[in-house]
Amino acid sequence: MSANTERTFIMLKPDAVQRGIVGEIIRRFEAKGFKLVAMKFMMASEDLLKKHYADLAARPFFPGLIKYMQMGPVVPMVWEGLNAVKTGRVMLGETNPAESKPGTIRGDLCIQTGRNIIHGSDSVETAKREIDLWFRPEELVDYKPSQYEWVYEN
Ligand code: DAT
Ligand code: MG
Repeated sequence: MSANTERTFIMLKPDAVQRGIVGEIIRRFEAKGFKLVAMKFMMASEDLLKKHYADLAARPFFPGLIKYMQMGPVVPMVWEGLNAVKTGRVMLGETNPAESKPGTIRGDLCIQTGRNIIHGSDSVETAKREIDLWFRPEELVDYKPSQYEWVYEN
């Protein structure tokens, strides 16, 4: 394990589920070589979402964001790997899909900020907070992927 092996919290938003692109998005994290550590399929409560997005509570779009996130089921996940937080954000693209490059998840698969299909932690500290918020410790699964030595040189 490298010093920069870290975990990121990724959540597929209700539009990803409703549009049938959950598999396409998960495929990208799998194909990259990241390790799936935890995953759920659930309706998120208003209370949980308000905690998750607490830093945005004062923003004008906050009520709409909380409503959107309760429009259907979400898929919270934990992915692990070398620089998983930073690389995960690169894979997501920008907050606004219109500013996201082709090849990124938001650049390829969505159009508007208010329907940007996926969440990803923006720092290692945020990832820790978000993982604690969405998962109990026993829900994080410990195993060694069989492809490990083919993804990492050391
Ligand atoms: P990100 O999801 O890229 O980390 P963020 O943490 O700044 O972006 O905001 C969380 C979500 O809130 C974002 O995915 C979509 C929504 N949002 C952010 N800025 C917005 C804006 N200016 N108008 C509408 N929704 C916005
Ligand atoms: Mg964010």
